[in-house]
Amino acid sequence: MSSEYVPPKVWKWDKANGGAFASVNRPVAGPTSERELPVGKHPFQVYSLGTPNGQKATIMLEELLQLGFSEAEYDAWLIKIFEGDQFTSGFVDINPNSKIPAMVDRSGPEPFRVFESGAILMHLAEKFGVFLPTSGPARAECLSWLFWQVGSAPFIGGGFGHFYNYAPIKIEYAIDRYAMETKRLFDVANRRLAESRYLAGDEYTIADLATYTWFGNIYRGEAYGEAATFLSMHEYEHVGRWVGEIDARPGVLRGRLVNSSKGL
Ligand code: GDS
Repeated sequence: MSSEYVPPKVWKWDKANGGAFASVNRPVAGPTSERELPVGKHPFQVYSLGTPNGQKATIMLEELLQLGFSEAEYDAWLIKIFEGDQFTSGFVDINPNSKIPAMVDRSGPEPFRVFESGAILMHLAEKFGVFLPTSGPARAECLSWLFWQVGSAPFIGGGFGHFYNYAPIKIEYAIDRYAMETKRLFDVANRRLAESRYLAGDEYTIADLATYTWFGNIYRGEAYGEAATFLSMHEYEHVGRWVGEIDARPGVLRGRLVNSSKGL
């Protein structure tokens, strides 16, 4: 294995070298243009795109509507991340990190923002009292798996997905490193789902919802080109059983279609 690249003393931003996301990535935060976000008439305003992280918000709201919570009505606004909508002033106001999904809760007297998909799921689960046990070991188990998912997604998306599918050059070391970690994460889930119907126990929770949008897309072969074959998805039998079960939930079916996009 060899590399001709010797890092300079101080890194400088080379705009021409951004690969598939050259138009999106910058080494600084903050807005690049002034534009307010649209606001609809429902209690929740969701600013998102149908990627794995974006789907978490719309699936959760559709699950709530499916349970009969009419107070969970929402407006879904498309944020085109390849066109830089996440860097408009209105979006940065609700998510200083410029990533979808972000949401504004307008159900009370004062609207407020919620960003980070895990925070959105927790906020809605607590507000409606579903999909998150309220105390004790069951709650701890659910939050453990939820944070496991949010913490591991960068290795799958930014690591494996990027270097296997999007990087302008195929780097064996990077692909090996992140394929290994992605397979390890699938094995973590597979072992857990061999002993438990859902990640946090017998009940479906926001931990399943969050993990499903990533693992389901990859398992079904809908993300990162030939990744399902490359990563031998057939080895994860229990993940497959769980993906199939969650695929069939009506709220999940609808939530996946909102602002749909290719799994990124
Ligand atoms: N932790 C956040 C959450 O859970 O809400 C992550 C949110 C997130 O990743 N949102 C993506 C986004 O808005 C769309 S989901 N990107 C706009 C941008 O980057 O400007 N995420 C890893 C993770 O979840 O931690 C990814 O890999 C996403 N990929 C999956 S699509 C990125 C890159 O170069 O990799 N800048 C673009 C691709 C990307 O965002």
